Amino acid sequence: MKDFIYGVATSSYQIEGAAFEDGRGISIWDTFSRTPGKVANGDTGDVACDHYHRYKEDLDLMKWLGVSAYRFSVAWPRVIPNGIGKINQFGIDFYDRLIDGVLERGIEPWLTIYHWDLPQALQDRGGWANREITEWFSEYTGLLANRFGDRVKRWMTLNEPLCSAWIGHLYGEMAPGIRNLKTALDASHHLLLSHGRAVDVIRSSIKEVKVGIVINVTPAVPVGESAEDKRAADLADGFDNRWFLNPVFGKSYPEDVLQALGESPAIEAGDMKEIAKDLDFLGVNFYFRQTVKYDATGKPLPIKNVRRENVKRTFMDWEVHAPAFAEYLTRIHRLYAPKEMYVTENGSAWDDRLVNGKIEDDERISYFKEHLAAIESAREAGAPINGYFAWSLLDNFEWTYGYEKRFGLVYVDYKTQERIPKKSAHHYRQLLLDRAT
Ligand code: IFM
Repeated sequence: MKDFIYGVATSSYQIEGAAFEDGRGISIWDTFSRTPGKVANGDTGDVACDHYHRYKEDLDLMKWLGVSAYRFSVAWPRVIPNGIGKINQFGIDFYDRLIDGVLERGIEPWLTIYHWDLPQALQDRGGWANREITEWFSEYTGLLANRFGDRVKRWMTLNEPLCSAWIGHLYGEMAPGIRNLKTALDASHHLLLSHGRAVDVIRSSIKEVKVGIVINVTPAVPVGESAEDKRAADLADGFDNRWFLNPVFGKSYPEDVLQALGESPAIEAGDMKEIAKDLDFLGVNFYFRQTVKYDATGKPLPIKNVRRENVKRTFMDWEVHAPAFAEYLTRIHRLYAPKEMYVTENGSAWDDRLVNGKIEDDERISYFKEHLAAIESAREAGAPINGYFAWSLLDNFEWTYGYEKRFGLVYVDYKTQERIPKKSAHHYRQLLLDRAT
């Protein structure tokens, strides 16, 4: 694809490690991963890929790959250990070194402000469920913008607010592990409001900046042909996708979802306008589509992720279905008309095996090919998609799945921290080399 950025993405808690070093504060993921039964094998991000110490080697890998952009996130508790107040200079210094290293290698840094590692001190004050977080987030954003805005010109406020709101506060499967609908609704609203306010902070502090948000979309298809199942799929789409896309693009929270839930977040006058800031781009993350069934027991939400037989699934048990991706990208363009779109994450986990020093991950290569082709067809249909970030540079801490699931282009031997490019890394590299010639 011409005039198209190819990059890789990572996130702080998943790769950095050094969880208790150089003054970093505790995050909700440090707490959650230590809670028995929450993360597979009791894994934590204490060491992860030790990227805090090995970032130069990782940046060299990116250079070798030939990517032109690197999407990473800042760990809030590394730069402000208690979330507000005292700044940790060691943390700032680390990101200074990282950003300089990225630029020195001719790669453009793309910074995500929040990828789930909330300071525990703020969670102790209610976290995302407390409206005051919009002020805490503005303060944190202001710090990053002032310190890094001279060199970083691409900013993303939040990564996947769905996961923070629904998975963290409704299903309780991610930090902070709460299961309460009202709390989840308030958290979702405060996430989006924090996003809107942060956009102003960024724009007022950085010249020639481009700012966006990253939303993960999961298209929903009905299990059968019945009207109930079709309505159920629409509702799942509303809850998982439109709930976040609508307000960001100036629409209200979806009426069908509000009605089904019978509850609403606490919205104050002017909030919806503040959320709907004009954005330079939308980041879209895509992994799989979901199959949905009407729940006859009368629960407010339908039955999601019904298991389809005879379909291809990744090691996460997620269905591989690239046409649904193409369709949803086109739909976003049609319904919301973002100025620019970037696929800020896409990738897959497989049962990677190291054999004779090699990982022959042909399934990951097929996944990339199919999804890049889907992007091409959405572009042909008019969607202004200008870049793709493979998830992920490295195998890493896959949240509740710990280190069991590997998404990397580069294999990480967690015992030795050796990095071994997989066949897919060589494939991605070749794709970029072919483009350059
Ligand atoms: O690893 C995660 C990432 O942190 C957010 N998006 C989905 C990825 C794969 O599950």
